[in-house]
Amino acid sequence: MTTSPPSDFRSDTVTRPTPAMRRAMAEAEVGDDVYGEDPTVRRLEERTAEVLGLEAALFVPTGSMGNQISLRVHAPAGSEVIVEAKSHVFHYEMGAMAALSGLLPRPVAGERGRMPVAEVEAWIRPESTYYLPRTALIAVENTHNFAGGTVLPRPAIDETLALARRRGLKVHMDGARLWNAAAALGVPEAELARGLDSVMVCFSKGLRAPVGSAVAGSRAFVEEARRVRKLFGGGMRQVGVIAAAALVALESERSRLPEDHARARRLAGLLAEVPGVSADPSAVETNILMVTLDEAVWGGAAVALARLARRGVLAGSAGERALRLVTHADVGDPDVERAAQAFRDAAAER
Ligand code: TLP
Repeated sequence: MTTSPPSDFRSDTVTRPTPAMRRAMAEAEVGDDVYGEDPTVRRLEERTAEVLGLEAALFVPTGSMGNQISLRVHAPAGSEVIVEAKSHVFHYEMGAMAALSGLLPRPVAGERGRMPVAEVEAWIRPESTYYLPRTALIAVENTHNFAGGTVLPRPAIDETLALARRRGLKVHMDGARLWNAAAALGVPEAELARGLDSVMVCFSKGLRAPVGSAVAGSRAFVEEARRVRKLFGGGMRQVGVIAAAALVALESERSRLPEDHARARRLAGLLAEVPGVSADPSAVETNILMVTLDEAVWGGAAVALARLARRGVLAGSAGERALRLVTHADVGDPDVERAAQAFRDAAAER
């Protein structure tokens, strides 16, 4: 049993705001953002659009709302959205696309989060058959969370875009961790956002802001997204107090992400040596690490999580026999060591 605070690898969403963020929040200039009068929100939206190389952006409370607003704008009720089978928008948003917008998800299994274009094409409904639903949109995720933080590089985005244009479809990118993808590839975020109909980004994950995401795209998209944000109850008032932290996150935290990536890879290397654990450092592209467990040693994910928690290490479940560990600013090298030791000790427990 440990009494020190746990080393928390459950998610990068657990990061706490920095002192600079708290200062910016206290001092933020604000106005009523539903009237478009919050200067801090406007600055964040302009700066986000600029970083993504898109025309405009809209601040939204959460990544889930950002995704759902985008889907609603692009796809009429009754139409199909092609999604990766393990994507957040399909799996972890409470069936919102069906519940809120009457959309039908068409899941396609990806390879490390990447949907084969031929497979996507095979699921686009033919226009000529009047009794089939219409396909409206392809949604991609970059980085792909539950494929293990995998990056969708520019050539793969181009292939998907080319197919979408040929077939008259829109493409939305869930870029909750687009910052990590850009850092891993060593390219500006705009390089990965170019040409997409909408991109959602989160300030509240590896960038450490307490709250907030944005959707970006053309001016016409953002105008429509603003209406849908209100429809979904996401019109906020003096929200510059939150946008101020997101601005600090956007300017100051992106350059730090390679450290998180290096730690995730190092942790994978250490865990690969632990009995009953399969981990592959060469598969770690960003800050997310998936490990699979041998049932004979570990008795499943729930047992493993409990054994680790008793040793002060928190991880997340990624299935019956798989765990997800996420590195972020609030776990350093000593936490990586501690996690490795906790796994070694927990593996020996019967
Ligand atoms: N992801 C969370 C959980 O919901 C799983 C996490 O701990 O990783 N897109 C992607 C790719 C995400 O990973 C998440 C959050 C979201 C969207 C939703 O963002 P929020 O939580 O702000 O609604």
